Order: sequence, then structure tokens, then C-alpha cells
Amino acid sequence: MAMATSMAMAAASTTTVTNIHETEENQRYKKGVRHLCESGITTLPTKYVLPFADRPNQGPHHHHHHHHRSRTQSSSPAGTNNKNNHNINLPLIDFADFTSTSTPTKRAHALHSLATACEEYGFFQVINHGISPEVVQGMMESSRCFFDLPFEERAKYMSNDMSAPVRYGTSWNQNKDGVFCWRDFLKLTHPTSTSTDRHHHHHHHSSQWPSTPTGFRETAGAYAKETRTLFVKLAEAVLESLGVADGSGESMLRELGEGSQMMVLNCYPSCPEPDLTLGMPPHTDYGFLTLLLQDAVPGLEIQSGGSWLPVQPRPGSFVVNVGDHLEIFSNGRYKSVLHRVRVNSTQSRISVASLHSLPHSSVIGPSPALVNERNPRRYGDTDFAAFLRYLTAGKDRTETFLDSIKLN
Ligand SMILES: O=C(O)CCC(=O)C(=O)O
Repeated sequence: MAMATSMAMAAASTTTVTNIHETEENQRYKKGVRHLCESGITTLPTKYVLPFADRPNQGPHHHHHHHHRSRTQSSSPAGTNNKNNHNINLPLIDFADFTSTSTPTKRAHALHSLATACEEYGFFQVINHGISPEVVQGMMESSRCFFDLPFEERAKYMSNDMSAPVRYGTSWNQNKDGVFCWRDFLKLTHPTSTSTDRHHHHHHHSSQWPSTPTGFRETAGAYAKETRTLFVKLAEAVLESLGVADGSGESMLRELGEGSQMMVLNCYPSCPEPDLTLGMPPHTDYGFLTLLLQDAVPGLEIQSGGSWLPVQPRPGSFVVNVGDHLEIFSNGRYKSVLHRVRVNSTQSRISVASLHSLPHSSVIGPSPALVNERNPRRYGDTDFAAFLRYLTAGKDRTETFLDSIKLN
């Protein structure tokens, strides 16, 4: 399965010429999963049925060479690693430990926990993050209301243009996916954050963001602004935990402060046959850190020790994960970990991911302070243009973007 990223999808769609002979069936699926559900299905259309080896009950390293077509085949044969279902509680970071009211001891302890979480899981959960419940709940509620809009209203935001500040769509990359994922999404970017002019001020909401439902633009704008501030503070702690707070960390923090931000609102409707499909395929995130807000419905799974571990939602907290850029900057010490989303037959699920990274014009490479004789440079330098080349080349679909820039 292709391990592109959320930004990847945005980028890839510009390079795809719409096929005018596209089947009517495909056009129907591009209207999204909510639209499909509203038409009243009771079984999963073939378009969403994954090959046997890619289904959620198969272990991550378990490959069946014969693709069984049987849709009733029970999964989890002996030897796979998909133990049903040890929910994990992600390492917990109390953000208050990093603020001025904290003590040096607490701060040192929290930095150590942060480092361990980034090394071992590539994921952690942040509580006491300081963003008000009104802003957080407002974003969740607005997202839910957006996906509840009539199809015609949502469809106004469908676009193949990656530079569009608003893009509504479905699956992972609806222009490339053979099998579709069980997800609809709305992507919101700040127009200035994709621009190469890094001296622009970031406007915290865009006049082009959806004006429906009522208050959506203001709520999403407030949320974007607050998550950006939280991201910068978390990035500062992450750089300190790497021991590079001065020097390379300082300039990195400055660049991140004027970097890119993309919000992805995800909707995963309940699914008639959830074991045959995924809400999102295994992927890593392209940026530095992703801040994820989710409702109370489980679905997110992270790869750890050869298993897929379901993450137990903790309402009001943020799930934060290391992206490819942080793995590179840390010279491999912090891990950009594969994750995916499962769906279920009874509840629909909403999540909001905020992806943060450098300006698109920046070059990223390992921090010189983290490269030495014992720990040689593991990655080449890269930038957004290299990422786009990776996406369009598509030679070896099993090679991740990170693999493509690893040295030796
Ligand atoms: O819905 C989720 O929990 C995960 C979302 C995600 O991985 C993404 O948007 O990149």
C-alpha cells in the first residue's frame, strides 16, 4: 500500500488529469462515503474491499500471496500479530510541566518522558494543553455539522487544485486509489503558508474557508490559531528534549514558527463490513508534528513492535505524533511511525488533524549537533520539491518517502 501522506494527497491530485472516460461508477464513489451511505447500502461495495493481505485483521508483516476474494473469510489466522485488541494508553505529557508555573525538576522529568515517547512510540498524548474547551469542542462540533450538511453544500468545496485553501474529498487519494478508503475529508490550508514568501503574515482564517455551517469559519480560524501556538511550544520542548535548544534548534524553531499548517477534518461513517476496509491506509505524516483531535470513538491504530495498537481516545486531549521531518532532523532518534484508521459498524467517527512543518521552501536535514562519529548522518537533505518528485515518480510503491532519502 502506498505510504503517502496527507500533504501527498493534496499534491498528487494536481498531477492527475481527469479522465473524461471515467466510469459513472467511479464518479459516484468520488461523491464520498457519506453520500454513499445516504443512498442506503447494506454491504460494502467492491470499490472499498481491500485485498486480503491489506485488511485490518492481517498483521503488518503478514503477506498472503494469494488474494482471497472471499468476503466472509475469517481473518486473524495463527501467526499474525493482530491481537484483538489491546488498547494502549499513549505516554501522557502534562503540558503544564513545561509552563512557567512548573518546577525545574518537573520540567526535566517531562522532557525525559517526551524523549522516551518520541523514541519508542513516535506518539504521545498531551493533557493540560491550555486550549480552552470551547475552542476544542467548537472545532469538533463544527466539523460534525460540516459533514452533516446536504451533499450539494459540501460538494461546493470539491477541488483538484492542491493550492486551494479548501478541498473536500474522499478516500486517501481519490484520483489514484484503486481501492477506496472509507473516509471523507475537508482540508483547510492557510493560503500564505503554501506560498514561498515566508515574510507574509499568517492570517488565522481564510475568507475562502467554508461559510457554512454558521460560525464554521470563525471556529476553525480560532482553532487553527490556537493549535499553531501549541505546536510551536511543543516543538520548543521537543528540540530541548533532543538537546539542541541552542544553535540548530533555535533556527529550526524560528522556521517552524513561520511554517506550513494544514488542517484535515476527517469523517468516517459507520461501515456495513468494517473488517474488509480501512478509513485510512498505513501512512506516516510528512511534517514535523501532527496534533490530532478525535471524538470518543476509537479507530486510530499505531504500529509498534510488529503489531497494530489501537489508541484509546481521551476526550479533550491531543494525540501528537512525530512526522518525517522530525525523524530526519533528529537523525533517526525520534520515529515517524506508521498509523492507520479502522472503521466500525455502529458509530461514525470524526477527527481533526493539524499538520505543522517548515515553509515549503525550506531544506531539511539532520541537525549537525546530532551527527557524529558514533552516529553518522542517516538521511540526505530534502525539501518539499523532492517530496513532490517522490510522489510523481511512483516507481516503487513500497518505498516510503523516508526510505527514499535514507543514506545507504
Ligand atoms: O483519524 C485519525 O485518527 C488519524 C488521522 C490521520 O492519520 C491523518 O489525518 O493523517
